[in-house]
Formats: sequence, C-alpha cells, structure tokens
Amino acid sequence: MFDKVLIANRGEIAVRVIRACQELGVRTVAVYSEAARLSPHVLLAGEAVLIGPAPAAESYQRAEAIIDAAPQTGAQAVHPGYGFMAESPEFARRVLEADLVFVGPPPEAIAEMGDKTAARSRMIEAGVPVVPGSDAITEVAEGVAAGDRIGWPVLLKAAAGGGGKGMRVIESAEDLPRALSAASREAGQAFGDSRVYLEKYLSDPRHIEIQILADTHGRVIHLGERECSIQRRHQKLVEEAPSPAVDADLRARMGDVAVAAAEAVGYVGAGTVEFLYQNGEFYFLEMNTRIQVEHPVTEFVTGVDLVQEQIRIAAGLPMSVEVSPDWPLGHAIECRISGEDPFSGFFPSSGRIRALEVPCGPGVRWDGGIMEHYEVGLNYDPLLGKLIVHAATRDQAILRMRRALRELQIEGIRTTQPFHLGVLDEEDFKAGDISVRYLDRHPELVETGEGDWQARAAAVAATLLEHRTRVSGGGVTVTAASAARATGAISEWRRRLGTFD
Ligand code: MV4
Repeated sequence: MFDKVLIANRGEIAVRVIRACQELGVRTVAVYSEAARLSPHVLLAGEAVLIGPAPAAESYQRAEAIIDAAPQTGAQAVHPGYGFMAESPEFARRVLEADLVFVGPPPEAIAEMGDKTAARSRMIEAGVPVVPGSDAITEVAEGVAAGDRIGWPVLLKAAAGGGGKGMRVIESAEDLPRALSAASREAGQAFGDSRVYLEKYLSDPRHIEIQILADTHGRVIHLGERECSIQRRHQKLVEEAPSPAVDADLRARMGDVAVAAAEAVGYVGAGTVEFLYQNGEFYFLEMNTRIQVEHPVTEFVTGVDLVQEQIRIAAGLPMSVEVSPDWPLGHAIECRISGEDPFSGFFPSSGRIRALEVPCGPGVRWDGGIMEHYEVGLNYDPLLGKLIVHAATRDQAILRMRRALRELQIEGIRTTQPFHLGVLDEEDFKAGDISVRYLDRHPELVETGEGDWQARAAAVAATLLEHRTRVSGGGVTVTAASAARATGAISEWRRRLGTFD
C-alpha cells in the first residue's frame, strides 16, 4: 500500500478520498487554491500545498501545478477525484511520466472511451448493444443515408462530446445540412475536434448505469445499477440504487455487458458504464472512467467502499470484494445539495455558510465539502454536499430522505434542498415512474413563484408555523435565519396550495 496519496481535487470528493485513505492507513496531501485555504479537505488532510489563485483554470485544472506538488511531499500516487483531471488522458500520462501512480485507468482506456465513435466501434466488436447509429459523418449525403438507414428522428452528437454537450435532435433529412455544419463548427470550437456522428433518437429513455471494478489481477466485476434519470440540463439531481425499472434478470444482463465493455478496453479501477433504457431494451451510451458523484448509493447497497478499492487496485493489490447474490441490499437514494436557487432557474448562490447542521441517525450519510464560515464562491462547481440514505425498501428510503432533508440546515446561501423535498413528495417519483424527461413533465417542481402572491403568503405562514413548532412559549420573531430554516416547509406549502387552485 502507498505511504502517501495526493488528492488532486477539492470539495466533497476530496474529503471522501481523504476518509478512504485514513481508513487504509495512508497519509494524505490536499491541494488548495488561494480561495480554499479554510476548507474541510485542507483541514482533514495530513498536509496541504497551495497550487495557485482562485480560478480553477489557474489552480485545480493546472496539471503541472498539481504534479509539481507531489515530489516535495513524498506522495507516491495522485487521486484525481471526478471532473476535469479524472478524464484527461494527458493528465494521467503526465502523472505516470512523473513516476507517480495515477489512481484510475490507463490513459489509453480513458482516451478510447473519451472518443465516442471509437468507443462505439470497440463496443460493437465486443458484442455490447449500442444505439443504432453511424461513424463520424462529414458529408450531408452520408448523413442522409445514415438517417434513412437508422430511421428519423436522429440525434447528432460530437465524437469528443459526452455528457450531453453539443447534441442536436434532427427531425428529418431537410434539417440535416444546417445542423451538420453548425454542430461540427461548435464541436471544433468546444473540443478541438469537429467530428460528429448520428444515433437513433430515443424519445423517452431512462439513464441507468452499471458500476464496475477491475483490478490488475485480471478480475472484473459489476456492482449493479444506479438509476440517474432525474437530472436537469445533464446535471444529475437525484440518484438511487437499485433502479425501480430493473429486475434481477435485467441486472445480470446489463452487468455482463458492462463487464465485457470494461474488458474490451483493458480497464483498471472503478468505472461506470452508462446505458439508455427504453421499452425493455438497453443500449451502451458511454463509459465514465472515474469514480462518480453518485457512487455512495452503490456503496450502501453492496457494502463495498469503492474509493478504498480504487486505491487498493492502484497499489497493485487484488480488489477485496466478495460479490454477493444478495445484492442489492435494500435501497439507497442520494440528493445532491448544491448552492443554486431551484426556484430561479438554478441560479448560482454564493456567500458565507453561516450555520450548518447535518442530518444523522439510522441509515443516513452526509458527504460534504463545506463547514460553518466557509465561503461559497462562484469559481467552482456548485455541489456543496450529498445526502444519501439507506433503508430496507424504496418507500422507506423515501421517508428516511424526507426526514433527513428536514434535519439538514444550511444557512447563508440558497440551496437545492427544498427542490428535493418536492421531488420526494411527487406521485410519479414515488411510483418510480421516471425518465430523463421527468423535470419537463414536472415544471411545478422548479416553478419560480414570481408574482405569485398566494404562494408567498403560504410561505410566510409556513415560516411562522415552522418557527412555532421549534420555539415553544416565546414570542414569534421571523428572522432571516428562521426563514431559511423553513425553506423545506415553504416548498411543501407552495405545492399544497397548488392543489386548491
Ligand atoms: C441520447 C438520448 C436519446 N437518444 N441518445 C445526454 C447525455 C449524453 N450522455 C447522452 N444523452 C442522451 N443521449 C440517443 N440516441 C437522450 C440523451 C439524454 C439524456 C441521457 C442521459 C441522462 C439525461 C439525458 C437528458 C436528455 C437527453
């Protein structure tokens, strides 16, 4: 095992990796920008190195600053967390060239999965079902022929894209010429690679992904699926395991395919194979060659510490996992808590965390990257932390998450906390009837309430009621803090009021 690992990230994932290292008896090095000296990952790590000014492009995304920090500390390995550094084959290569271990797959596997057309052909070779589609398209005639073969509408995607960047739906052949030139120009600007390709457009799929682990001793396993359909503009908001749409037979089939996908690119480490699922059929979409934000739901339903396994695997040890026929154990749900106002188009919210109370009790986990007095700025991604619950059944997990969300108190900035209470109380969600279009179907969950005096009156009433339940006997004073504490109640009241319209 390593003596010391450098964590090339910040926020909740840096904290998560430090915790795994501590349990493995591995010392830790945090890196921080001038904006992040007083943050949980810096305080928890054994030591910390300043890598640059606040903007991510000048600190957390600067490969040389991070790699140069390692030798002075004696760190032997670099854990990239998720995000920019985790899926850059160049970063992984530079880590290896500096004689450090990269906690992740070989750079070749990252590169091959990063090129969506290369990944598609490799997956077809490996017998993995992919969405019917084409190779890279340059001429309009090629695109029209491909569209006629696949069937319209089609989706135009960037070969170097992924995560929804640069996608366009094309209804029919007439729309192709304009879309093709615009999409390839945009892809060239965004990714430095103008290649685009076509896929059959699935109109209402679920996003279901399989967690895999592969070690350097030739073992590749899957740990079941996560349902990640509830998202907004390709940012996931709620994830759960298992998926309400997946039974043991489908899980085994998707799992076998995910293992075959990983084996086909010589994968090592923790990875996720994403599928679209519609009308009983599933199709490979892309592979994420990193630990993912939503990994804790899988940890709850398998009992495996995925980050510890990543580190063991990177150290050349065999993974320590016993696959169980009893998986998934119960049900887990994760809500991403970010510094965004869900009722103003998820507008970023910044400021000082004035008070923080995190939920606990049975089956509750908080993976956070904030603390009281921490300054939430606008330089980094807005994820503050994740609330994850585990219970015997999905219904019980929903009740537990509602309870935990009510215990969570973040004062000083707006967060997505009240949005989640709305989802957990919504009938389609409760029935497991979700797809990637869930929020399109439920705009009420993100309604602004602008100019809606009834909703605001209800909000004030809810604030007062909430306060009265907490302060017995005394007079009622509505302060900014008590109002913030009542945000959960406010959103519920808004919705209840809606039912009387
Ligand atoms: C699709 C699709 C429908 N048909 N591909 C979006 C993110 C990127 N990973 C691929 N995405 C999609 N690809 C075909 N052929 C619909 C989506 C999609 C989506 C996928 C996963 C999670 C959320 C999504 C939201 C909108 C569209």
